[in-house]
Amino acid sequence: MVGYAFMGAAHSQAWRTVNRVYDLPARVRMAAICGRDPEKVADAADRLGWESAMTDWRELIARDDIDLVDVCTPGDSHAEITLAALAAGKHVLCEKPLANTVAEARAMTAAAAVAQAAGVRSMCGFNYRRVPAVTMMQQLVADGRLGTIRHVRAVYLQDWIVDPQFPLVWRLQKDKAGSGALGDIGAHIIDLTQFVTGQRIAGVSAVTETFVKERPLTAGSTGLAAGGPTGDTEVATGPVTVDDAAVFVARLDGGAVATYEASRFATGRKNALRVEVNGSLGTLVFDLERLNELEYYDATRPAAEQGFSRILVTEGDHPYMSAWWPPGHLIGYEHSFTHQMRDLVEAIALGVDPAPSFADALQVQLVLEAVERSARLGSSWAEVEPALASVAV
Ligand code: SOE
Repeated sequence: MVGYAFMGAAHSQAWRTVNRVYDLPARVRMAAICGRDPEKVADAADRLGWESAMTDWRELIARDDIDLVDVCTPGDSHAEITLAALAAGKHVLCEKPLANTVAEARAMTAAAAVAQAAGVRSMCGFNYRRVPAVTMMQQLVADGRLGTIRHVRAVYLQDWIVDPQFPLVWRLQKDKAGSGALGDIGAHIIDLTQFVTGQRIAGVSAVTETFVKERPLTAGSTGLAAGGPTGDTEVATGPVTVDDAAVFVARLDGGAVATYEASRFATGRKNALRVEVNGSLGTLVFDLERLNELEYYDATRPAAEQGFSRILVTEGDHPYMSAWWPPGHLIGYEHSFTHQMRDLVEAIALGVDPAPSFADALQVQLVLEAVERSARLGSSWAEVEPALASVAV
């Protein structure tokens, strides 16, 4: 694994757990974790359960005993590390969004296609696909239970930078993060809705906003939980170069119309992801704050019996649930990562391609780019090309 902050910890937890919960055709060995600071990475190795700590990812990739590289760094190093790992014949799990630009995502997708021919697998870490209720939602839509999809309504809301004194961490710098709320959390609802509906976002009209344009500089920039501003009196500031919020309408290629909202300024909303899909035969609703549940309105039932029902997605025959606890014993955020590792390990062992692929993630990246393009041009309509048409292998 390269990187050991929030996502590194979440992934480590999943790597530690996956073989204890699922009966898999391969066993995971947590060989090495890599980060720039020798003391911090040694501490992370100890805390998170890795056998060794390294400070140079190139040396990590060169190791013969490493088969898979999990990229959990900020977006500005995803492409370089991933391309090197694939070239060295290592399977890759890369955190979302896949890259900081469409050009990088295209190069990574092309490299993944070349590597795939040699049996090397790659996957992008859109973990919310693996929440059992979301997977079940996708299955119900694929089974035609909603009929023709008319509407998709998706929000992902956080509030961790509402305070203008919150420092200028890497997630607020375009050269490091690629974009702001759009790429960090908007990417999740773009992927999730394309996954659930099986439809691709074909075009968008968007607004983006940066509410607080200057923020205090920090000594270290460590993502969500940064240290306080440097100095006591005159605090140096720097420009915020990403969006704080992105809102857009979209057309999906199967005929649905959709609305999306991603914000880090939704006061009181800590990590509120909600997706509603309305079809000609019913509606499905997923709300991350109640992630064990799926709301279902079945319009094919007799009129007198129609109404929203709450399905508790904890039965043994619900997706991923057979290995966990008896029905009604709930799971949480971290389990989505364990499910992700389960699917990846299984795919590698069976010699098949895991999903979401880099091509799926490139499709998300193309939407991110279209949203930024539209917002730049006063919300004018921006078409989104199909990912595979844009990759030269
Ligand atoms: C920060 O906004 C963040 O950690 C995202 O980067 C994750 O992808 C999301 O799952 C939770 O919030």
